Amino acid sequence: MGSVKEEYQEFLHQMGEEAFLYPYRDACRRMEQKLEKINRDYSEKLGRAFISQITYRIKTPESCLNKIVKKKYPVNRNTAREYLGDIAGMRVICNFLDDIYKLAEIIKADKELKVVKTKDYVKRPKASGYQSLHMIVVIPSLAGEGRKIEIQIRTQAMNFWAVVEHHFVYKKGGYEKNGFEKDLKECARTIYKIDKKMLLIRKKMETAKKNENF
Ligand code: 0O2
Repeated sequence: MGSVKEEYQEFLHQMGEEAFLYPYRDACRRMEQKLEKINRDYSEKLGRAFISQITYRIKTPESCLNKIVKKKYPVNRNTAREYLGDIAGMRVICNFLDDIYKLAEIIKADKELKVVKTKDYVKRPKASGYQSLHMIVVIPSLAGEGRKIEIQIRTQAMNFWAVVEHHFVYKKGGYEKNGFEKDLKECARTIYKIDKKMLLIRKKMETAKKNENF
């Protein structure tokens, strides 16, 4: 039997193979096209930008290994495929809080997609303060495995917090988080208040415009 180091090396090698990664990239491209179309349709319907940014990434083999070891799963490609929902990860940034849920409903209602899991860290933020709506989605029409995509949907303000916090502390190699948790949480709470206020302003403006047109 090989050593743990060899097992990890083999895993890293397999996870980087194009044949393994291709279906994930393909699924992301398809999903991106779908989201772009949703954005065009809804931006026109609403008369304002619905989605402000769509990005995707394929998780690095090292990051997959860290997660699989941390979760104590057997280190192999099949468990990665089965248990890691975010090998393919998309991030969709909206301007307003209600657009997060509007988009989630559109995705749920889409007959070409199957939502297998939803985690609402907007209603229930993580202990760190992290806010985002996560949906694990598959595209059943795509052949082969590796069709699972984690879609993170959040506002620009939530994204600002997540990107900065990720850079600061979330991953190893960042600064020491100790002592700053409270401050970061407070910032997350302030961001939620700002998101709510911006939504309220938009709604008031929409009402004012409607009344003008009468
Ligand atoms: P990276 O570098 O983004 O790939 P599970 O428990 O298995 O259902 P999972 O995937 O372990 O789900 O956890 P979860 O809570 O859904 O988080 C997945 C991703 O959300 C993370 O991926 C981060 O991108 C983001 N995230 C979660 N918590 C935080 C946080 O406290 N701060 C920030 N900035 N981002 C967070 P990875 O793989 O951990 O990282």
